[in-house]
Amino acid sequence: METRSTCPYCGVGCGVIIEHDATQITGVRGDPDHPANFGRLCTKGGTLHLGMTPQVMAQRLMHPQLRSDKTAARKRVSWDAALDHAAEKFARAISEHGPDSVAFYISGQLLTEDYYVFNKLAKGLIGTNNVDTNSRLCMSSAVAGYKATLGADAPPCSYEDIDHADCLLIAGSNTAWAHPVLFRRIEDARAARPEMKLIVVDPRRTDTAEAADLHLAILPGTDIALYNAMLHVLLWEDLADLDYVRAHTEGFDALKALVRDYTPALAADICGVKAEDIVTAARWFGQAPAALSLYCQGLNQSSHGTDNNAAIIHLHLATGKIGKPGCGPFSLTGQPNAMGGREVGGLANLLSAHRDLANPEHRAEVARLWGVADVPAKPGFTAVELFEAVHRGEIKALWIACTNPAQSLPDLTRVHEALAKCPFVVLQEVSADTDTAAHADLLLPAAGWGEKEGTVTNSERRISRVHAAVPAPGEARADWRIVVDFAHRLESRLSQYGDTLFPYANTEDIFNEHRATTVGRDLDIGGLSYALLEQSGPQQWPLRAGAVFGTPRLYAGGVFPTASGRARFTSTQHQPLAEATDPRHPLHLNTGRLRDQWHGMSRTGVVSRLHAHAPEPAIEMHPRDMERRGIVDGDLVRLKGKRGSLLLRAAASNTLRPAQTYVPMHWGGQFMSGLGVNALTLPVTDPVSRQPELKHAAVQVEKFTVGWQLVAMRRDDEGGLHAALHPWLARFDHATLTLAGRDSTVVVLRAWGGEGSPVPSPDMLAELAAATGLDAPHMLAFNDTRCGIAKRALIEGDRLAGALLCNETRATDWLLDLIARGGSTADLRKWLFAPLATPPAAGPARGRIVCNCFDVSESEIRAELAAGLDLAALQEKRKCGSNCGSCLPELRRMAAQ
Ligand SMILES: Nc1nc2c(c(=O)[nH]1)N[C@H]1C(S)=C(S)[C@@H](COP(=O)(O)OP(=O)(O)OC[C@H]3O[C@@H](n4cnc5c(=O)[nH]c(N)nc54)[C@H](O)[C@@H]3O)O[C@H]1N2
Ligand SMILES: Nc1nc2c(c(=O)[nH]1)N[C@H]1C(S)=C(S)[C@@H](COP(=O)(O)OP(=O)(O)OC[C@H]3O[C@@H](n4cnc5c(=O)[nH]c(N)nc54)[C@H](O)[C@@H]3O)O[C@H]1N2
Ligand code: SF4
Ligand SMILES: [Mo]
Repeated sequence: METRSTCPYCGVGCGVIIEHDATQITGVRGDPDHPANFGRLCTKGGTLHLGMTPQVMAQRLMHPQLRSDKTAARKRVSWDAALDHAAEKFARAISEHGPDSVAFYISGQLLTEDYYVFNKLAKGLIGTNNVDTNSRLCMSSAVAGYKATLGADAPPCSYEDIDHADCLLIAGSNTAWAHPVLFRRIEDARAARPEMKLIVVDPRRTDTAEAADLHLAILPGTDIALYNAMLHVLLWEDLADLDYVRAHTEGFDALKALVRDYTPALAADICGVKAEDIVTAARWFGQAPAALSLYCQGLNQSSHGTDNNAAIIHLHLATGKIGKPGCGPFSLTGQPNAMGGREVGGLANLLSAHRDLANPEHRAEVARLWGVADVPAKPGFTAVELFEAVHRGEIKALWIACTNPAQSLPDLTRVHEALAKCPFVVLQEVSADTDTAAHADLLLPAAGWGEKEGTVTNSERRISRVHAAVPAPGEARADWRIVVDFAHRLESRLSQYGDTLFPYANTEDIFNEHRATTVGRDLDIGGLSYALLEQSGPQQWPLRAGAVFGTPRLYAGGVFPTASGRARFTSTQHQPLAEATDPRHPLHLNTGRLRDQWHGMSRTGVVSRLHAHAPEPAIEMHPRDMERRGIVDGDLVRLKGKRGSLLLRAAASNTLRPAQTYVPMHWGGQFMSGLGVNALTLPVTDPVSRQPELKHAAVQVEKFTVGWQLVAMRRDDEGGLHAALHPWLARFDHATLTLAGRDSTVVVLRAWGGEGSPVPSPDMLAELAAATGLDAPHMLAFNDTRCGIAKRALIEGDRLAGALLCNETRATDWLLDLIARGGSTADLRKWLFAPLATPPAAGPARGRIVCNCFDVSESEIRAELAAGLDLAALQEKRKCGSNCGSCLPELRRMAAQ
């Protein structure tokens, strides 16, 4: 059977066709009719079904679990008991400490309907604006930037504008990895029109930057100086459209005066790039009949993120390159439904349908629509502030849904302290294995992708249906239903409105109410319905009553949703980073994404093949910075900042400037020791958007001297071994717990002890062997207690099923390959029983897998290229990059090298 739905990962919002038998999801493919992807999927979307195998499903959170106090273990309870308990806790906090003593922290990965009821619960029923979301860490600077300049939070462009652009400016976005299907579209557009110019602004030479005609590798945090200087050049060289400026904008004179100082020479100095490259960028942008900019977290996650956004929007306003095909400032949304959350006003300082909390008229409108006396005027706590308030003890009951703040917020030591002392924490999750789950007093099992109904809005304002294909496992329930069930119980306890505010039988009822709130607003969807979405496919807002199709492009007439109808230029001055480097913290820490992992890895991390592109947690460093510190590739290093530290492997990278380092955000406490990279990031936020500066911290890196090393690898056919081994992470100075394999799943525990730390005892090794099922009687085992070497290997049938190595880990790659892919075990005994025998040469280690679809590794590709194959011949032979295309930028880069 087949069910149409939408990919639950990034904001491209690709349509998927789910293949299933009504109980289990068996496959997924791109929906050829969906206008976001026309049938394409990336590595993450294309492996969605592998996150729903029976082995993985067996590990899902199935039942509500409650603990009586912080020291007790959680026990299974019924839904009624769980929700009654929660309602009691919330009602008591509200009556004793007021409505602002409770808070909700939710997610841009919820569906619009889920979001809508959470927002109404907090603002309508309880009367607090303490409802904020992980979008605060993600899109709030984009929201603030659009509102400050264009007057409303609306990306004015469409994906099809990529096809019409003559110049594409990509800033602070690694589109090739974070929005891969959109990048395929960019590649197609450039192939069709080779004269199109691509400029990429990123401190790193990402795969996106590698593809550019001009890469501006600016110093972190210097975007404003760059865009101001580009504007300077546009004015100086008469490339601005002053007629447009006069007719449709205001505030230009002040900005003009401001950018007079931003000469290319000055900006070159601030940004650390060549002045002539700035001039070139400005000319390409200004001379192009159509220029489009795409931007994301490199601009948003900054202590001046709002101004970063405004500075790039200024370029479009000053040249009139907005509201026309191929033109406009296009903020790429991160999460699949951050847009939907913004639409329902699900943030602490927003109201339904792009209304403002500060506006009494708007508050009265919303109160009227909801049938409540009023909605509170006082803004709620934004994400970072909220966890500070939790830390101060002001929040007595905290409800978290669909996000993992114990990993994704900055300054994690404080966040963990806050969560540990919050009197009552509810977590609504699909997975019990997240760093936040450890802090939950009440865990509520939610239905996940493939199991729930509703709608989402992607980056280009396009609303798509999300459909359930299979029932949720165990007692898991759809998020909206959990909220509504809880709301009914709270209504009866607060007894202000009786049982009237949440009368929904299904998500369509909720959608229809949301629709009513939008009528007359900029995002008016008065003409949209589930039926229309079913009939005509996904639609872009606005779609007013009477319209048949949505609106691909906004502001075509040059009229903006501001009081005067004009767009505004704001004052954008270069500002320093919130945390400068200093002699004790001389390196710069940048953070972000990997191609094949999603955030805290609760879903991508269970799919073994999605580990293959970046198999181990690592910090990327410039070779010179490594050399200075006596660090070689693969060494363990200690990364130290002002708030925390972390051990990681060092990886030499030629994509970074000296003094820059990069750590992906994905590895948290489920996959390695420590809290993850956010132990080091700072809680400083933009003054307007309140988005934290997650991309910039000052750090030091030192070599960590390893005393001994241990590796345990075990094929896991039943599932559950990863979770079972989790407690082991805390038992070593440093450890990682990852997956390997392709058609089989191999759990890999690597552990290190520092110099002088005692070598694992025989008892501990025996305990670990038992925990990994490597204690069978027919186990091959070698121990040399004198030099502390232990080797074990388990052969099942004629295949290696697992191995444990202590202090002699040179054979890791060889054995891991045998476990994952099979192969002859003939050499195994000889090697195992000779204490210092070099592992047999099993050919060169395969290394990272570059092409996930066809399982082609970096070393294989390099060998083919070295043998004289060009890219086309390589693809012909190995097929790499010919399916989803996510690895194409990397293949091109390797071929070019
Ligand atoms: N594979 C994958 N894709 C994802 C996600 C995922 O987890 N995994 N998450 C989704 C979500 S929620 C989001 S928000 C998006 C994020 O998508 P992106 O923003 O594209 O991804 P990031 O890697 O966070 O950051 C992008 C780039 O910003 C650069 N950068 C850092 N500092 C600066 C600076 O000062 N100026 C400029 N110009 N650039 C800078 C970094 O070097 C990095 O390459 O990805 C979405 N897509
Ligand atoms: N250092 C650093 N930190 C960052 C960033 C960065 O670039 N650098 N990026 C920031 C950004 S842009 C973002 S968006 C955040 C993301 O940070 P998080 O929101 O913490 O990341 P996820 O791991 O996606 O968390 C979503 C959780 O929801 C669960 N889930 C999935 N589907 C459902 C569902 O249908 N219902 C429910 N109830 N739960 C579900 C998943 O299991 C998962 O644990 O991280 C931010 N943190
Ligand atoms: S680009 Fe990939 S992750 Fe993003 S929506 Fe499409 S398939 Fe999903
Ligand atoms: Mo995000």
